[in-house]
Amino acid sequence: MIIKNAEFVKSVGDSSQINLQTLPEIAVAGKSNVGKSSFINFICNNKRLAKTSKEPGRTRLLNYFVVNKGEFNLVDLPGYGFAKVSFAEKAKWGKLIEDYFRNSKNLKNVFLLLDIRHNPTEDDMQMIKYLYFYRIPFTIIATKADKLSKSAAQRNKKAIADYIGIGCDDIYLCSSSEKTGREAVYARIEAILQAESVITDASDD
Ligand SMILES: Nc1nc2c(ncn2[C@@H]2O[C@H](COP(=O)(O)OP(=O)(O)OP(=O)(O)O)[C@@H](O)[C@H]2O)c(=O)[nH]1
Ligand SMILES: [Mg+2]
Repeated sequence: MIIKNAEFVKSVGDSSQINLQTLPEIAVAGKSNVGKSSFINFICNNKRLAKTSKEPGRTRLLNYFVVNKGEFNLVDLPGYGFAKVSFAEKAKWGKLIEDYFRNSKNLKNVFLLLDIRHNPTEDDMQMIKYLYFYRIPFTIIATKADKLSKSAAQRNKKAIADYIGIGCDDIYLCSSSEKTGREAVYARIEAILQAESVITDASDD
């Protein structure tokens, strides 16, 4: 699987719109400013696809992108854990994200982005527990690898894996700005989409 083409479909701020999507979906989640929108642009090879910002809290809606003219959708989620917004606004985003997880019937996998420089935050761990609880498959992507030396990045990857209680090989190390780690992500997407078609075939007969 290679992403050759990606286009913006729509922004959704109203939960009733979540169910209307028909393609398989991969959602990109993570705390505010971790680099979700940059990651989408990186894997889609299009700097202008998702809006990025130095200021946390840029993405406030669910943004849907269609990949390869209909192979699957990527969904850019609003970030969590952003301290500077009001309680009411936080609650609104939280509800939108939760409604998304509970109602998007085509969600195949959540790419959970973590900053390679830090251990997961309390919010990250809450998100991971939530995904386990609702049995939503997810993939940990450690991003901003360019901010560390190769050896420090490997060390932190191991520390993050231990912290979460997963294998080191289950973490995908990326840098959106240096454009590293994309091939492994493509392979992961391919496996996610293929696993899906195997299950569909089995239930057909
Ligand atoms: N050095 C480096 N900077 C990055 C990388 N990915 C993102 N950034 C920077 O991190 C900042 C936030 O990036 P965004 O992609 O807007 O983050 P986001 O997670 O979508 O943020 P919200 O929409 O606010 O939740 C921007 O200044 C990016 O340029 C990376 O791999 N390396
Ligand atoms: Mg964003």
